[in-house]
Amino acid sequence: MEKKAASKIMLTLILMSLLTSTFNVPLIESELSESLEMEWNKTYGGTGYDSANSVVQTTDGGYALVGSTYSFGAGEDDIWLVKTDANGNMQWNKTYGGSSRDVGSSVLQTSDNGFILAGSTMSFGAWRIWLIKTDAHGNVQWNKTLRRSGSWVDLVDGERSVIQTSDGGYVVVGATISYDYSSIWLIKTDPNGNMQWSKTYEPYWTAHSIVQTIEGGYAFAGTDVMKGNALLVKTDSTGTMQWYKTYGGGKGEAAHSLVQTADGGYAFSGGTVSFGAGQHDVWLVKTDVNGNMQWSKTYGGAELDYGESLVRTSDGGYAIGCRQSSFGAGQSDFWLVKTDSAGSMQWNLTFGGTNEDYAFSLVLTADGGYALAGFTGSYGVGGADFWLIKLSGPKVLATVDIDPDVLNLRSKGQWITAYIQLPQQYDPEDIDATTILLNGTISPVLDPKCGFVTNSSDYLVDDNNDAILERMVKFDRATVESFITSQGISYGNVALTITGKLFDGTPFEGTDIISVFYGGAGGRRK
Ligand SMILES: [Ca+2]
Ligand SMILES: [Ca+2]
Ligand SMILES: [Ca+2]
Ligand SMILES: [Ca+2]
Repeated sequence: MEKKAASKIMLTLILMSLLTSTFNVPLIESELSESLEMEWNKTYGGTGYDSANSVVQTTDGGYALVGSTYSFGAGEDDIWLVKTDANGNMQWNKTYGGSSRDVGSSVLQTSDNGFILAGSTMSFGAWRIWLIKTDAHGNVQWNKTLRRSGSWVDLVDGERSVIQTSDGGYVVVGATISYDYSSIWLIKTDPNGNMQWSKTYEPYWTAHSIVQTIEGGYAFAGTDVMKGNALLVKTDSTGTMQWYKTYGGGKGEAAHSLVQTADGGYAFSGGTVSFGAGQHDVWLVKTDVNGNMQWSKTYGGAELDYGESLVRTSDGGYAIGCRQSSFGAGQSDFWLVKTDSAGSMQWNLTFGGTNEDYAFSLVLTADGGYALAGFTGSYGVGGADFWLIKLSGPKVLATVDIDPDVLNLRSKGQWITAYIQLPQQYDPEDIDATTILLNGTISPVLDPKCGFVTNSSDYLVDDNNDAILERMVKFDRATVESFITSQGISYGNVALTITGKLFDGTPFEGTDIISVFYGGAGGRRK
């Protein structure tokens, strides 16, 4: 806990007691017609404390993660940048830092395929904001420590503390602290990191997430610490405040992650104490273009639940990368919450082991899935490691009926037939037959005369003569049988899974169980 707090610099005065719970709840609450799967997960780190604070998907389909490492580097913690391929295999990593503490908060891939890192460093005196520009291999091209004149401490705290602006420069949002209070510090640099202007705002405000708005200004979200409320600030393109709004019941609301929505409004995720099911709950707030709250939702249970990272999804909804202690495997766990466009939860997924697992950063992936990063104390080498989880995009759950139900491996029929039925909102004619596989290996026979049904008049009918909307595909029986026997199976129940894609790219999957046996004289070839 001490190292967590040390690594993740907390500006807010909110006390977050980390009680643990061990409720056993279902890990997946999903729409019946869709499911998500963890494709892979990877840990990165040494025996020290290593925590990823920010992840992006790179243009090559891989990932870049930044955080802090106590395992490697020049002393205390260092900023650690890890680059992986599309399957999470580390390609290279770099540390940045001096003999004292250095923490990486935010990473972005820049328009030249390099990276911009925003972090905080104490290696050059007091805490200062540290902006590092690297090439595509993590080699430093320039770096700037940013200090406001007269300040005691300047730092950033948020996975989206830096953005590249349309002019090629950067805007960083952080905090500047002098005397007894902190305020938000907004800094604009040119493409080489030279400060062009900076602004401070009201005392006791913090900000963790910034966006460049549609009309070229900026919006950032955080906390009004004195009021105990979440905060949203809108500025023009020169950082001059146009308006601000606060949200909450005053017991400890905070905005941690901000997006602009398609209607020009805003949505932020964070935590609330005033509302919800107990302690902190995850909080999602939607506002109009002027910051007026349109709705808010809480998610969570009796323990500490917190919304760290918000993204808009292609269906107009939202996904929130959270950490939660109310459900799951023990202490804190990764929690991914998906909502519709009105904030109603559609599904949620929990990941983690018996120790602390904190998700800090969520991104949508190019394949329609998700990547969620943070640290795990449950897995890895030790002392907490970077943890990256890749989830596939939504998958349509199909009903598959495979014929025959009982398969005599000595019989000589010609076909195994699969009837694929999609959920009601999908049309079976959307199935792309060329992508279908049985158990990931066997392709269907695509001759329309004996395989794929192409005409709706060929659809089967049920007892009431209603058309059953199905696609029928046929597989060569000998191929399927040799696959089954190659698994060492000659008797018993076998699961056969049909996978494929719709023409829009959405994958579908369905499984049927058939019985196989080996005996008798066998049937005749049909
Ligand atoms: Ca260091
Ligand atoms: Ca809670
Ligand atoms: Ca856990
Ligand atoms: Ca470690």
